[in-house]
Amino acid sequence: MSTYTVTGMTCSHCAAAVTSEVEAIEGVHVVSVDVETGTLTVEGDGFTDEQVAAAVDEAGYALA
Ligand SMILES: [Cu+2]
Repeated sequence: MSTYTVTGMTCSHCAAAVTSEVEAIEGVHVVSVDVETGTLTVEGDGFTDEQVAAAVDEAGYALA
């Protein structure tokens, strides 16, 4: 399990956008996002931090 901090999320739509992009990464099984704290938790196998950063960027946000 890997934990990241995402900046710029303000509501559940932001969380949904991040979740959907990160879930699309090969090997990712479970994604959870806490908008209040900006915490992104990713469970799976074989994915890289770079892939998570790219997916978060694709959703329109950034890792802290
Ligand atoms: Cu939002």
